[in-house]
Amino acid sequence: MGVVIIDGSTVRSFVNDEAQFQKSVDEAFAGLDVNKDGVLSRSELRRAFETLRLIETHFGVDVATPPEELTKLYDSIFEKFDCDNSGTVDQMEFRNELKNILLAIADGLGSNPIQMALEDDDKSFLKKAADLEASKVSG
Ligand SMILES: [Ca+2]
Ligand SMILES: [Ca+2]
Repeated sequence: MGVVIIDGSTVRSFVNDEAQFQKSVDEAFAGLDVNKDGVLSRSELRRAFETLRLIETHFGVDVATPPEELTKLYDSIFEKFDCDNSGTVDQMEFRNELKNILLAIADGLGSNPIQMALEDDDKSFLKKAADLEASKVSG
């Protein structure tokens, strides 16, 4: 476990690195598509957010949030992802909306860095963003 410092530019450069971003997102998508039908269902997407910890960082949910409110929140998130209202989220929809969310996080962070304590096997995109920046700095 380590601590990383993340600010808006860390997140932004991760999203703007098209190849790296797409690879990370596609890997995540494949892992989340549990039944391998090529799309994310409501429950698969919910698991995604629970795993990737984007909810806490972006939507300010904490452990005290009642389950029924969480369900409402996840529903509204699902609807944001599902642009064409097909009832499922495909790879393109997943990538596009994730990009929006990460850019919104970047705006929120601005130039005020936050510290994040991360597990080494953390699946968070913010961890990936931090790793990418670290790899650029180190060589
Ligand atoms: Ca699926
Ligand atoms: Ca859709």
